[in-house]
Amino acid sequence: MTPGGADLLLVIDVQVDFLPGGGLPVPDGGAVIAPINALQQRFRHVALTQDWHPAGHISFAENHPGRAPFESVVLAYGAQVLWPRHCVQGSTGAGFAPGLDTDRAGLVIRKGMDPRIDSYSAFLEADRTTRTGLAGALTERGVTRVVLCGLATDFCVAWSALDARDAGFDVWVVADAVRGIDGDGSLAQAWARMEAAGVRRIGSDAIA
Ligand code: VGL
Ligand code: ZN
Repeated sequence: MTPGGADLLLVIDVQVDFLPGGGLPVPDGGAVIAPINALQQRFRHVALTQDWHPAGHISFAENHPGRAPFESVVLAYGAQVLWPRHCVQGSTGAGFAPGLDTDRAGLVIRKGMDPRIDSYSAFLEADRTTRTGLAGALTERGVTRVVLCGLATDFCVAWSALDARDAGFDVWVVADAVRGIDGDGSLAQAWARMEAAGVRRIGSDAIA
């Protein structure tokens, strides 16, 4: 693949809290930074996302008395995994990972800001109704192909990839520039769902 004017690199949630030592660490999460920086040089359009929760966010286990992180509950919009506190608006943990190149991005999109609704996806919140505006912004820029990388493969990357497909984009995931949380087989399941939806898998060495 040789990226051109219709191609966007979408960098999902490469934030301090998702790195080892952070609030919700993704195993080996820091390994995505070098390939993502290299990839950014090859794309004219780059967008970054930030998980950006208020402290009282509904996805935090601490806001559900008697519940522990990684348990699942049923909320108004369906099943929700409860997470340790992470990516609180304005906190150090919500910042971009040190070492991530943030200078090339033309668009930074924040998500998960509604205290009552989670948003793994960069396009559509977990109520499956509230739009972030990203699809429209990409269409206005002439983007037709979305190439995803970042954290975590089985949550925010997968949901964003599936919603990008639903929004009509051609979608690729860069296998060596993502890492997963992988609880209960969620990583294999996410890849299967993405493949079934027509999301394609590519290595960063095949993008030049
Ligand atoms: C994420 C769980 C909770 C992610 C965000 O970026 O994949 N996962 N919030
Ligand atoms: Zn989150």
